[in-house]
Amino acid sequence: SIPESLRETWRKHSAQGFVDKDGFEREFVQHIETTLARSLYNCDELAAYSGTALAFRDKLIIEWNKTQQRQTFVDQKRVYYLSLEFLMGRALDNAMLNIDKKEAARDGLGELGFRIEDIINQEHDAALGNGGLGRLAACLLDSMATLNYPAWGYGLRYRYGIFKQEIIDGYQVEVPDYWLDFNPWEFPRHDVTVDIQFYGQSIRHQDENGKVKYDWVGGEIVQAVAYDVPIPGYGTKTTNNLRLWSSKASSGEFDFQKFNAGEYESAVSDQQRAEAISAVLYPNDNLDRGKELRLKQQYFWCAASLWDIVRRFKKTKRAWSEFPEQVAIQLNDTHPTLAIVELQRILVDQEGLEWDEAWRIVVGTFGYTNHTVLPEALEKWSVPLMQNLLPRHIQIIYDINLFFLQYVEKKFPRDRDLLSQVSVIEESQPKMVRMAYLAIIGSHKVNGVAELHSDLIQTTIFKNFVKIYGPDKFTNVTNGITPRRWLHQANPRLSDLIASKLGGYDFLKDLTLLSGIERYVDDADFCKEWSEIKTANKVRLARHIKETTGYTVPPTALFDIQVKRIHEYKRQQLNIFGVIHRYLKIKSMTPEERKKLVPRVLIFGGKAAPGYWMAKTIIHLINSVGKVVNNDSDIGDLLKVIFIEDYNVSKAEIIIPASDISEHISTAGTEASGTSNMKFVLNGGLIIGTLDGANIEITREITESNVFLFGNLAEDVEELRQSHRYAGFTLDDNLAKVFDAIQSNTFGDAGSFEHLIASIADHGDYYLVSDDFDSYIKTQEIVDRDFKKRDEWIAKSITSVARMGFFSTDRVIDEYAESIWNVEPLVVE
Ligand code: GPQ
Repeated sequence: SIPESLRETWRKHSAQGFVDKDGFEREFVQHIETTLARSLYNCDELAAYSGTALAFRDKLIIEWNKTQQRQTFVDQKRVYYLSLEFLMGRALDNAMLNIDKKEAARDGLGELGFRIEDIINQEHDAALGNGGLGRLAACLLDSMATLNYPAWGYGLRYRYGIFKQEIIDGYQVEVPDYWLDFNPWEFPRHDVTVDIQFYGQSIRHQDENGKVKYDWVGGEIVQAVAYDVPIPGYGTKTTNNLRLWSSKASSGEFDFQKFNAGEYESAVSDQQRAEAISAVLYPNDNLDRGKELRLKQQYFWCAASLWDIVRRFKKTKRAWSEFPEQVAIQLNDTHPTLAIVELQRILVDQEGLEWDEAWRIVVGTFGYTNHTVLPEALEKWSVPLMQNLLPRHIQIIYDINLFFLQYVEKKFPRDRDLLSQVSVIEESQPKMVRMAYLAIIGSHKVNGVAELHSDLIQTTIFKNFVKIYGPDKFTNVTNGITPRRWLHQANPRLSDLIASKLGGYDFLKDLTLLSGIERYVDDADFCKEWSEIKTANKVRLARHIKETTGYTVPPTALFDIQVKRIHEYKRQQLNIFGVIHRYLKIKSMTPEERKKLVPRVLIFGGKAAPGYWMAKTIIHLINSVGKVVNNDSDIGDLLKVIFIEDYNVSKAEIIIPASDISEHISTAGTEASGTSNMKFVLNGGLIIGTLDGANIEITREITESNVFLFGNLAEDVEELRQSHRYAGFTLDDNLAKVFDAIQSNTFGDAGSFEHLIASIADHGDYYLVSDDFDSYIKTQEIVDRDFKKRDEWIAKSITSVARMGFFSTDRVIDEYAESIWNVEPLVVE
């Protein structure tokens, strides 16, 4: 660093960033003219977005620097959040809010010839995630910064995020999402690089003292390069870091010898092989596919992150025993479980610690969050695959397992069944490594993400581990959402109305303050404004629907929305069968009966994994039904069915505030938590749902009279499935009629939907669509009835919002900090 005697010059010129409208304009024009080499003659909206983003980026990085210097100086315990997915969405509006300079930018852009909303809409989403798990990681980062926790995220810098979805002739088509053309929010750190090893062999030998050591030799090397993304907190100077790793051929690997020897192509193909590691996000949600490249991604990212974390710790010259007092690492599902093995390897093989001491440090450092009980989502890696790719790690895994099984054997002598049930190695053909078991054994705390889910993991998939370790190792941290993005940014008018009654925006930092609006439920003016805001949000969505699908939908109709990944367990098929039932019913009604109906717009959105045929069939059915219903002049505005393509974070910000009701209708016991349920209620929409995931806790908070619940309970699901198998299966009458309609080609060629129907009618109805159908359509009738009582509906909406304080990720982060991480906030002056 620079000697003290010269630092005055530095301080005199230290960057400040703009402070007001004039300053913003100056920075904007400067960036347009120099950084972007443009001028007032060719500054389109995209360039204006770039100029604005760069001006805000300067502000962010100044605060980022201060935060990092302060955190390094104070050197208290830090949190590292390891996630393969960060579904960040757009950054500019969030930066404007958190830096508190949105008005300066609005005025400045106005004077320069632009509308701020148009500029914000130019930004490409950062879509490095599939769905709920990735978006949760983004909300948690927002809250960690807002609450001043010294916390870093670690992930992968995919060149292609989740694919863009197009709907062509009613079918999903995937288009690559290349999003890095212009990304002002990342800072490449070409000085922060590390070589990561793959393949080769583990060689056993003895050192000069006769101690057995292992050397990992040979194989190939790929370089990891850090890219940093600043994460600003709201109403604080704290700006944390999200470090994303990008892969490239290590300088040794892009072989100049080969190159000079004329083997240009093979030199380039090495390069491409290395770059493939961080090229693309796997588009599966709640599904494990066991692909080698995915395992490479996992190790590459874990090893680079651990190298960085250990390096930072070693600079402080503390004893290794202090590591867990300085470092907490949270594993977002099992994807980063190799970090456990990697830390043990670093401590034993590289730092020379004894196994037991190293293992105490490892377990003290890690926490593991489970996000699913679905068997197809529980990660397993084949032993031969790991043996080949990570020869030393597989040895360490076997040793971890050996010591663990010895511990179990001591506690429960001669219980061979138990040993084979809890072994990290599944004795299948080929043998498999059970990653969740490894994550449990290597962590000091394991949590689920909603009460029901945390109970379920303790009584089903992990029950043996509760028996072995006792219940204290397991806990619950119910998910949340950040109110900055999901209330203030997505629904500014609602946020402003609330602020006008609560005397300011403190509720964005303490969401429990929302309870203060409950006393306005009888205030006619307030209710009227509340209702007008909802209508305005519906008009905005109707405009988007018109622009993107061509369909006109009436904003006075009941907007009924289901947006989330398409999955059989989330039961979009139940919804669309319900829509068909409604359609058939309307068709059979007299004009008099029709007059009493509440017009409905059904809105669907969500991506199917490219290889998930049943999910794709469901998308096709929704679009086929839409085509028939929306063009049926006999139906008119009574029913519309819309599929919004390419559902993502920025679309969610338009869709969610426009709901009257939204659907969270998973088979009970399958949705770990759900988080869009929270977003919808926070925006004044009511929900129809099953007693699953966080629906249960939402109901407890806002009370049962404000939720439309239906369907079988989680505790009865297994028995129902058994009864389908052995006692025979009769289809619900109304569902049978729906199937008849489909099978008589009402919605196009019935052959397309044959397997979807068969999975229910002939193959056991695993997701209990038929069992829940009657209860579902009856509850939808109650929704129709209640929606007509406009005043009561608005009162329910207001009351629900007032009671949503619990579901902020600020509360979530405080719980993790207190019960898992043992970290304290650190305020940056
Ligand atoms: N979740 Cl395992 C995902 O979005 N993807 C996954 O691969 C797994 C879980 C979700 C889960 O389905 C939701 O119920 C949760 O609300 C969400 O994680 C965050 O915990």
